Amino acid sequence: AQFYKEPSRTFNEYLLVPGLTTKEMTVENVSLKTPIVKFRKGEEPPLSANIPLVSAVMQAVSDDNMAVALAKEGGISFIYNSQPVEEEAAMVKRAKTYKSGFVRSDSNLRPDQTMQDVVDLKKRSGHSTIAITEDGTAEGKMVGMVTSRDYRVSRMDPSTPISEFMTPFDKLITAPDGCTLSEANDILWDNKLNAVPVVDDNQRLTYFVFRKDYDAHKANKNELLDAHKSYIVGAGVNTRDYEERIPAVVDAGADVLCIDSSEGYSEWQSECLAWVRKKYGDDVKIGAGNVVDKEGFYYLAEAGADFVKIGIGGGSICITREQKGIGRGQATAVIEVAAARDEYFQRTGVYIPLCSDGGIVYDYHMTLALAMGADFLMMGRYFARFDESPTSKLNVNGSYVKEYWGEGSNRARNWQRYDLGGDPRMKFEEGVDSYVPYAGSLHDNVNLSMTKVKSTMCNVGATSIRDLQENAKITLVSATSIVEGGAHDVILRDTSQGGNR
Ligand code: MZP
Repeated sequence: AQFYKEPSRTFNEYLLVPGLTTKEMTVENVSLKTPIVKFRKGEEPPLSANIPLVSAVMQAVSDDNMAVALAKEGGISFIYNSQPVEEEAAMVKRAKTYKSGFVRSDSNLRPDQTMQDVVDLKKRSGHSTIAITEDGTAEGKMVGMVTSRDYRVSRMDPSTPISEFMTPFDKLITAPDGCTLSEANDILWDNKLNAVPVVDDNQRLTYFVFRKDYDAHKANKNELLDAHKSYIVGAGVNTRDYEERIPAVVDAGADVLCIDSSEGYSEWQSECLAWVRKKYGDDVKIGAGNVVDKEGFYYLAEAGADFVKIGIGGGSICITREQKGIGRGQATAVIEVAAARDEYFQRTGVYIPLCSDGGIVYDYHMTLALAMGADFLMMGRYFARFDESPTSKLNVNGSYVKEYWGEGSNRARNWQRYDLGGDPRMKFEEGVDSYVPYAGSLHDNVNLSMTKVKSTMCNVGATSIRDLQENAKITLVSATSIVEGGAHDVILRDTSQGGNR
């Protein structure tokens, strides 16, 4: 056996040492734009992202709703492939064809449908308010409404006057029955509302006009109503059914694909990449992984990967290291693979972006991973905590949580991701089913994290990710200095009751 001289390490064991911060180095002057797929020296990458974050190829993380929310912030979601081909393709298509602006509800329910139908419809349509009409069509007589406030679904009694649907914080602004859609839209815009009830003479609800895009009022109205911008959307694929899945997600509009596997240094991945090149040439962009050393990187680079993903066993829900004893500390893996990528670039003139996947816990881990050579970061736990993730928000012991389960858990049953043949009855779990603390909206959290990354980059003296990779100074920290890094030798006041003012 070959023995490594050094232990493999995690992000927690490193810190960045500040460099000179010039007066121009302000958060506003830092760019987080980053390449996603390979490019030749001196050329522009065919696909970049404005922030270095992508969401994990997981049932509990990346559906079309997440894809739209993250794309709005400048990142990319890879829609999960542990679902039937046509369902994944439909998610890609919905995310690609999503348009900001106003819509009149065309997703109505009949009165005999169940709450589960409502929940499914909300998920499929992305609508926050759903009308129940006599015949289930938008034209049918309205007999009820289900709305979600804070994503909790509650059924409203249609005979209740509209004023009672509102909380004390809502202004009651209605549109008169018989008004046109564009008149209702104007009322929405002018009052910065998410939804406007259209009411009859008795102030009873006729229908709702609502907005899909909660951020729309921050944009210019006319720009949004003329605009047909489609967002960048990624799709996960596997090395089993790719001949069927890849054409379906490509036809649905996916901009970039990612072979999703727990361990990617394999002939299966090489075959899948060769198939893509034969069928599509360089038109279809596809990343591969995961690997944790230079040999894995070179293998996938030579096989034609557009980016290479790093990480085995470091994911928050992952028990692969316990079950099989394979993996490597994520920081060490990124550092070694990045050195191989740089060497490959020097030698061939082809830059292959690296994605560090899993194990990011604190925002500063993001900066460290980038400084160590990653071009972008894939995260599951981070995104699972937000309103936009596909899972339920629950109240557990008085705290709000969201569900989050691994692709290798019995719940996800994504056995293709781990499949190495053998008796199908002998499947074993490599992931857990868990909760993560609910954290609110993606927009607020991503903006805060990116501000922290940018301000750390200013401390380090870097205004771009490339600068950071080339100039960061990174130090290992001893176990005792990790203790020094948290609050220590003080008695913390209890601020849970809002006392520490
Ligand atoms: P994290 O951001 O939650 O720490 O890690 C997310 C990553 O864990 C995913 O992108 C994927 O590579 C990996 N993952 C997903 N499911 C499992 C599992 O069930 C897993 N073991 O390891």
